[in-house]
Amino acid sequence: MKTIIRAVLLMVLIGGLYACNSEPTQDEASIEPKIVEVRAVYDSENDLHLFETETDTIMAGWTTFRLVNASPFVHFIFFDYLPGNRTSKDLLSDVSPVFQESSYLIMEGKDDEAMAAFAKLPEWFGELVFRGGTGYTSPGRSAETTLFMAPGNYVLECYIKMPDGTYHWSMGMYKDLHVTTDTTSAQAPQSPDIEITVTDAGLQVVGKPSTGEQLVAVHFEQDNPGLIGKDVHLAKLDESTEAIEVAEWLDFMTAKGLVSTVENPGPATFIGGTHEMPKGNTAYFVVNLDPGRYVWVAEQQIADMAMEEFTVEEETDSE
Ligand SMILES: [Cu+2]
Repeated sequence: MKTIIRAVLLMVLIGGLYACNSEPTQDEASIEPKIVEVRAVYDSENDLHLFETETDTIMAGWTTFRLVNASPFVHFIFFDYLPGNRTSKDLLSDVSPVFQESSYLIMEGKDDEAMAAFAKLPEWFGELVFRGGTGYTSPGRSAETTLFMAPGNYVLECYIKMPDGTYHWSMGMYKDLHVTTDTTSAQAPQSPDIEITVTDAGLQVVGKPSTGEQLVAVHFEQDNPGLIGKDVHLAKLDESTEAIEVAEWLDFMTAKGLVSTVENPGPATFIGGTHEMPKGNTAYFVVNLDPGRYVWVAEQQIADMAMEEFTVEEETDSE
């Protein structure tokens, strides 16, 4: 009798193990993060910048966001995690106008007043969390960034500016995204080619970028991020552009910062990256590199700028 019970228990146990094992591992597709595609477009008739996507709800877990920039301006996706059951309505009524007012003051050269305007942010802004996003992406290019999405409400926004200081979100470029408590079995991307650790001191880059596809992992370890924490973007420099010009353009507290026009979309070709996340998080992005000059650069006020220039050499045949 004992033997029979033991045999039955064993079968139950094996059955349980088998069920556990077979679920995520046998289906390779289930460990790959799902891709959410977002198109950035410009509606010239109505002068609107827009995000187009089929997706307004996803499961929690590792997710890849592909930004397809089908517009003549630079764009990115920035994720705001909203506390409570808030949505873009709350963000646009309580938070965004403060940033817009500050931007217009910067355009008038009133830098102190622009900084002082942030005192008008609502109390709940303290609970809003910046949770990464697809990096700066030049016109006609696509960029992919993989993030762990915790359950809750998010807003995707782009805060590139028009020459008068008007932000893109103010011209329509934002979307709500709800992340359910159900979690996918997707795993984080494996074996990054480059690892960048972000601290108060700057960007520590490990690994030498080479031609072709490179997986970049960004570990956020900054203790004192301030209003905008350091993040990592990759720009390709042409012969006449210095890396410092890119860092200067990435300072949103200046009149020239983040301004993108059809004639002059940006100071360099932006090919991908990730926006900031709280300490302890890792974001991943993929870039495809040709030989040339590049810079890893943070979107940051110029006093706290962080960047590292590098060159990708022509691949030479070693034989
Ligand atoms: Cu934009």
